[in-house]
Amino acid sequence: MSASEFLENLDVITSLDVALVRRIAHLDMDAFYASVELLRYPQLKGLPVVIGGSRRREDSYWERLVKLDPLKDWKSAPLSEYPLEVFPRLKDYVGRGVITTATYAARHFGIGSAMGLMKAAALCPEAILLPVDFEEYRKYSRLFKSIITEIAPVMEDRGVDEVYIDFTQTPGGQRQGGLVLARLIQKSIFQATQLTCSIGVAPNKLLAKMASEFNKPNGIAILYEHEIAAKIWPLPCRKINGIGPKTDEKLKNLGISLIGQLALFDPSELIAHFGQNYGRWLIEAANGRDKSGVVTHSEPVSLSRETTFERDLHVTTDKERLTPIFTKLCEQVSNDLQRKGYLGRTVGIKLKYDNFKTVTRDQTIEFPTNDSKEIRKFAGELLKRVDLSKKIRLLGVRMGSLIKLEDWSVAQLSNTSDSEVGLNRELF
Ligand code: TTP
Ligand code: MG
Ligand code: MG
Repeated sequence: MSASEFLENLDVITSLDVALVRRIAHLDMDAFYASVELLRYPQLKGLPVVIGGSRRREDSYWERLVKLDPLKDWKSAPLSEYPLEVFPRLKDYVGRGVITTATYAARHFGIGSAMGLMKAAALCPEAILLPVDFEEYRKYSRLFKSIITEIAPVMEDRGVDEVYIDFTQTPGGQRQGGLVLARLIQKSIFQATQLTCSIGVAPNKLLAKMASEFNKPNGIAILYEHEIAAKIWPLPCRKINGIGPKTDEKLKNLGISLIGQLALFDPSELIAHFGQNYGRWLIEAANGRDKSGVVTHSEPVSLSRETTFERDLHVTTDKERLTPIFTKLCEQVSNDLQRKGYLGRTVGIKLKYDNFKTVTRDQTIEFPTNDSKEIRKFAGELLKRVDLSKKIRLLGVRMGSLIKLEDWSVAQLSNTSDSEVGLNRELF
């Protein structure tokens, strides 16, 4: 920009600088899977409920319903009329399933995500256990996100129940640090779905993510830069998105357990322990600095499916059970790829042995594919490269190095002579 252009634009530049402070929101739905289930079973509101175990089967309740009242036409009765007695209790669960999430009433008993169902049963035997229904959660996931983008279009999808939203230039986004817009979004989501969420608004994504937990559930927290020392530094390092259990352990060995301790630690010593990149990132993060932008469009890096068996299986003695499971995983990955419009170029497998040790193998193939038979063939080859003498508890199939189907078609078309174009059109 020339000096004259600069002077001409000075008004705009200074007013932008003064008025537009970077404000980023992180929004996360409250007890998401459980809250969606409570929409169909409102009679369970306020009770300890956990979601996990098997997939949803509507007929699983009928037998008990009929026993309870044989004259009632249960098949046409609304789900909200199902009496509490028909719902399975945690104490009756036998198996190795884990909890995806629990209602806040269940969390009071110390129950939470990723805990084994039988372990949770010991903490709250009377808690109600509902099966997972991913289709339904995805439906509500799409719905709440569409409500957000109608109000604030710069949104980054971060998974089934959370998003980042750039408030900076969105109307209302600067008022009271973002409180006004956060309230509007929270209210609009509730009106449309009856679901509650929690929102944190802060100078960047890293801080917003932490702030969204401050007043959970159904809360809003507004965080300003000058509050970092008072509100962020007293928190444990694990609260930083990007510090996992291993790093936390290493930090503890250095005598660092709180974010403030990390922020004030000797940077050169941190870099010596964690390397240039991660060491510097730790210092930046602890000081609440994060320049990463809100990415409105993202592509998946990989798609995978995995399953944990009811009991550990052995490749030779349980071949008849394992083979169809393996084939089905390949078909599911293939379906996922086709539904989302991708081809994958890296085929991978994952095995977890009965001693919980996990191994993965992958290979890059010449032509990207989403065909279940091809995936099965390459995944089968990979199986030969792992130790199959031990029993396994989990099997997974993954496709990586994804490319959009249309990008591949275009690349193919531009690489081929005219005579071959017809063939490619037919293929894609
Ligand atoms: P979270 O947002 O982590 O948890 P939540 O929405 O259930 O509860 P909170 O109010 O604390 O945000 O995860 C969103 C959903 O993802 C959750 O409802 C179920 C699923 N999930 C799992 O399946 N396994 C897990 O280990 C976790 C953490 C979540
Ligand atoms: Mg959540
Ligand atoms: Mg979440």
